[in-house]
Amino acid sequence: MKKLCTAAAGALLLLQLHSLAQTTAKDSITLQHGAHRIGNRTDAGMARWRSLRLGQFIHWGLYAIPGGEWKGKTYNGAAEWIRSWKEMPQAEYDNLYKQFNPVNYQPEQWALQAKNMGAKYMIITTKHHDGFCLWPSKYSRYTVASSPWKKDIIGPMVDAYNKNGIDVYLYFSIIDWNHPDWRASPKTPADSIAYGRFKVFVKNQLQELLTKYPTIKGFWFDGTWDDSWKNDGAFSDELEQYLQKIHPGLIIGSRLRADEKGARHFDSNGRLMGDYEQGWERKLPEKIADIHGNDWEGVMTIPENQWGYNARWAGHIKSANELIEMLVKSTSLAGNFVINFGPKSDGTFRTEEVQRMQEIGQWMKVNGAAIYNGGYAGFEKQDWGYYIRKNGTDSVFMVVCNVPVSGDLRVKLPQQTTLTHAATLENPAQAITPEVTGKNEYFLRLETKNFHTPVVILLQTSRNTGNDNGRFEKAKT
Ligand code: FHN
Repeated sequence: MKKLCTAAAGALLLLQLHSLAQTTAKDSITLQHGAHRIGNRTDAGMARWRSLRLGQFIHWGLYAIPGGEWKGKTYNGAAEWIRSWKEMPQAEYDNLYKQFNPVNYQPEQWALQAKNMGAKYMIITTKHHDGFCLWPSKYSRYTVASSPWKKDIIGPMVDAYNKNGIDVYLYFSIIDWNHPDWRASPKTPADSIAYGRFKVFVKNQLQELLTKYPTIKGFWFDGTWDDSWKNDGAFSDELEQYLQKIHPGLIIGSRLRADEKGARHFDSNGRLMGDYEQGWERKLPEKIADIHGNDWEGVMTIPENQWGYNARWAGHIKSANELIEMLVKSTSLAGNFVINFGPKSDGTFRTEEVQRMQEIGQWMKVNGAAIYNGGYAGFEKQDWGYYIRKNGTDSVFMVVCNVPVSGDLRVKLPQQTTLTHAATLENPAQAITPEVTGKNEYFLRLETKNFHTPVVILLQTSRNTGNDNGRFEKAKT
């Protein structure tokens, strides 16, 4: 019972942060289509999402065919945006579906490698901004069914990942460059009528996806920043309610909706819309205050900004250790971390991606206990890395990413807490003897400094009276 006190303190801090964010929000604006809930969802589906922590994002579509190049020229933007490049004739892009034939696509193998990486959920692009559908939608002819491959891509993928214990989320772009009725910004009454038809099409496709793939856990919306979408908050609000009604528990992040004033993610009173904050793309929060107590997820590319397959990765390519550190940081700040992969058009993955999946998987095999169901610890952060608390327990992990030259890792526990045991996850049988350096303060010394991946130390603590008989009296100055 006593042991749970520090866990409770951490949870209380999060709650306080949440209520602080909510009470400081200006509630002066009356909104019909603002946030409909204060605080995080508390149901089992959302608790599960919160426990998964590591996800795999897959961007796969026609853009994998040019792979960032067209007629010998290299596009410097994100490969999946190549259709918008002036060097790429749109008609030629729109005909790429005639070449889509991923003969080496093996969903079981995809799922297995994601599982071995330690991913507990995945997000797949059913349709990116180009409008090409990876499922045979009855509402469009621009789908896999018209390609030489002919078969559904999504169904076998959902089955394979689910079979391997991985939850599936469907990415769906509202921007649809191929659809004749899509508009970024309707200018004329005719545009508005066309966009009205487009909204019906969107709703139909989403309903179709839910019917065809009923085991999915949520939608991951994108391409919702245009005027056409954000100026119709009523529609996105109704759509979210409709989807969650026909598929109870469905998880939808903050990208889908806008309020009636066009505010996105957070409504005009500063309250989060949707089930979690979805704006963390290629960046992560720095500190717990940045998340305002909300559930959140960060999505990350391995190179700078390439989601779909790009034959030439340029610039800085993140190593497995960098990605692991980002995962750890996200977990320590109570968020999920999703790493993106862009398979080639034949259905295989590039070597760099396979290597990273394997290296992360090796680390997760030993240290995954610190990640799954991990959250904010409430301990004072130190320069060596991050603390993670196993949610609802008294177990706190230190994930050591940088060892100081002294070799001593400072641990500062909350008041009236004593360190009773410390050992690495790699070698749990060998206890690390702490040196007491102050009231609730210790140095831990790792036996070897020659490690090549972050080391995780599990701390066990107990409560004390706080009376040290003057041993750590403060200086009187
Ligand atoms: O434009 C897209 C981009 O191509 C990619 O899909 C990312 C993934 O988060 N979302 C958009 C930009 O926010």
